[in-house]
Amino acid sequence: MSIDQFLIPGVQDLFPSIFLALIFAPLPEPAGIISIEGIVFLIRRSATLFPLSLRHHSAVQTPTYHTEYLISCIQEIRMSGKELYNGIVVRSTGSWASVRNEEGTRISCRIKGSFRMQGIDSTNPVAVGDKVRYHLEKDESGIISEILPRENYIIRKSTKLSKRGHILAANIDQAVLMATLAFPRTSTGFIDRFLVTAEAYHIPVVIVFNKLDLYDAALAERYHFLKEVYEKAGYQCLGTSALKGTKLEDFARVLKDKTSLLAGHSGVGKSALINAIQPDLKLKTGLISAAHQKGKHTTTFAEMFHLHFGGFIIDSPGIKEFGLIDFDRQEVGERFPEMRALLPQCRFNNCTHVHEPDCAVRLAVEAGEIALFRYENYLGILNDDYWEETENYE
Ligand SMILES: Nc1nc2c(ncn2[C@@H]2O[C@H](COP(=O)(O)OP(=O)(O)O)[C@@H](O)[C@H]2O)c(=O)[nH]1
Ligand SMILES: [Mg+2]
Ligand SMILES: [Zn+2]
Repeated sequence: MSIDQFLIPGVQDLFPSIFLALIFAPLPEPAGIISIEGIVFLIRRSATLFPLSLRHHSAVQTPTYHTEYLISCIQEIRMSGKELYNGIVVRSTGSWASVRNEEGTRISCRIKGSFRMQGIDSTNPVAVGDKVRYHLEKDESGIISEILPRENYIIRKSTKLSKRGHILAANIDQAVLMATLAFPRTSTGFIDRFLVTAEAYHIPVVIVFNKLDLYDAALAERYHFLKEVYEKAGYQCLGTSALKGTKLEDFARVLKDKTSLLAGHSGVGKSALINAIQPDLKLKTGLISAAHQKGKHTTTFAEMFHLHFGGFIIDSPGIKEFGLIDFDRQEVGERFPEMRALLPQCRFNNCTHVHEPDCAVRLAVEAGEIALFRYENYLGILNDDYWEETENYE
């Protein structure tokens, strides 16, 4: 068997510098390995190229590419003969993305081909927060040729009926959940659901209670109570007022040098608080009309902003919840840190803390060590209404 037999016809004409590294003679399929521009491909007789390693991507994560597509990609990179730059996607709208380069300049980039490097079936190939490599065209626009592996990402169904997901954001260090006890009041049910999904994504959450200036004595007391409960469960809490400028330094400290996703109901003051710490961003504030909010598909895109003091913040009118994520009902208890901590003391190691005897969680609720509202929200999540409501979201 000669080497040529395994090469795809035409490839050598296109790339005379192809380096044939190895032949796996004993393997019927894949048949060989070649290296093009430092990218190692397996060659299959079925005339598909299989990238063995696209820098950090392992073969396991990488689906098979069609020869034609790969050749066009490689050709593009070769023919452009230009340097590859690193950047972060700060805005992504379909086939265009705004990429922030290392100097802090925004470059308009096209997205070529379909990136399915991590086997995610999503409607958007690149997401805000993606670390990418791109090269520049003559007109100074860029072409993204690579997405670096995501540390994490938040995905939700793109439409109600769709099987495909939409990636909201990638490479997030933390979520900042903005709530308020004034208008529009955030329920603990909403907070706890958010925390549960964030736990599932292993994304730390900081809870910010905004509009402190509007709290009367009763609300202030409620705030202190909630703060104590959530802090005991392990979540950092902060009370702010964008209007009065209360605790702005603490808020900035929370965000410093991190990539934070800003979440919370519309109108709680997300944009106002960001403006308060960095006025030049001039984010639009004010309540979105009820009619607009209920619109079927508001075309609102997440956008990432650089913070002068270090870090990035992702603001989006669309991010209320993380949306769907598949997890078992059995796992819900594990997503409540104060319940997770007590599970070893329950009689059964798969205790759902509902009806089982010798349940340490129920005892803790009775003793007031676990807040009753947290336990009630836990039960609510266990019940069907949570799952249905989540399905209906959007
Ligand atoms: N009284 C008071 N109003 C605030 C505060 N923060 C924001 N607002 C107002 O709440 C409304 C919604 O704020 P906005 O930042 O657009 O909320 P977003 O939808 O979460 O981004 C605006 O009218 C703001 O002026 C605050 O701390 N105190
Ligand atoms: Mg806003
Ligand atoms: Zn239990």
